[in-house]
Amino acid sequence: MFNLILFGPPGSGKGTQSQLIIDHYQFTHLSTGDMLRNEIERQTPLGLEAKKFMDRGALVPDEVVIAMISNRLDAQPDAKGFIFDGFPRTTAQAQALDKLLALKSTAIHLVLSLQVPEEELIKRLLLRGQTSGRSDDASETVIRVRIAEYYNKTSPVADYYARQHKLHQIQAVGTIEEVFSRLKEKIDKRLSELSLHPLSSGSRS
Ligand code: B4P
Repeated sequence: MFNLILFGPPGSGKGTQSQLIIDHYQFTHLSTGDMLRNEIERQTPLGLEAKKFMDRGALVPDEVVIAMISNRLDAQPDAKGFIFDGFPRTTAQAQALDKLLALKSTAIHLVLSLQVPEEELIKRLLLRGQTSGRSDDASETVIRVRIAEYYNKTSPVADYYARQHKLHQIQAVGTIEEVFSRLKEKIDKRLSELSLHPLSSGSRS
């Protein structure tokens, strides 16, 4: 099993790049943002509660997202590997994830941190807000709150993984394909260090 975290501020391309990585390596995608939006769409009690935080750009409480991830890990015992997209976002979430993976005799193997300047993040999210219907992309004020949440609560998670020698920074400005090629290089190198074969025939290219 190979477990990868895609890390970075809102709008850095975690969701976009996750899709390309899944197509290429067939990892199982675990996106807490997608899971929360799905709960909101279905108007579940969890979704209605999460919406209050997301609409104002705040992080959803740790216990909610940790429980969601735990359920998804349990539901997929045969996964070849997981890509964690947008999780963990706090040090408490990172510690909980380590414990959940240890229970399954596995661990995080690689953390790729997407680097994008703040003004470019705002530009991308406002552009997406014109078509996505996402309330958290609709206003620059909310986007700036999300970025502030990232610097206050999420960026310490990078130090957590740097101390474990798992963190690699990736320049994430450029075309989507250029960024993917930088990520792929790191993933292939790590798979090879772990003597894991690339998980799809296409990944040899
Ligand atoms: P998420 O759904 O995780 O998403 P995100 O941070 O908005 O963006 P992402 O980095 O995935 O950007 P994308 O690829 O889409 O979080 C949403 C909210 O959910 C959070 O604010 C929080 O409230 C809550 N939440 C989620 N997980 C949580 C957790 N673990 N704990 C607590 N709360 C949690 O890219 C953005 C745009 O840029 C797209 O339009 C894309 O097309 C464009 N783009 C991508 N790459 C590009 C490139 N190279 N060049 C130009 N544009 C590019």
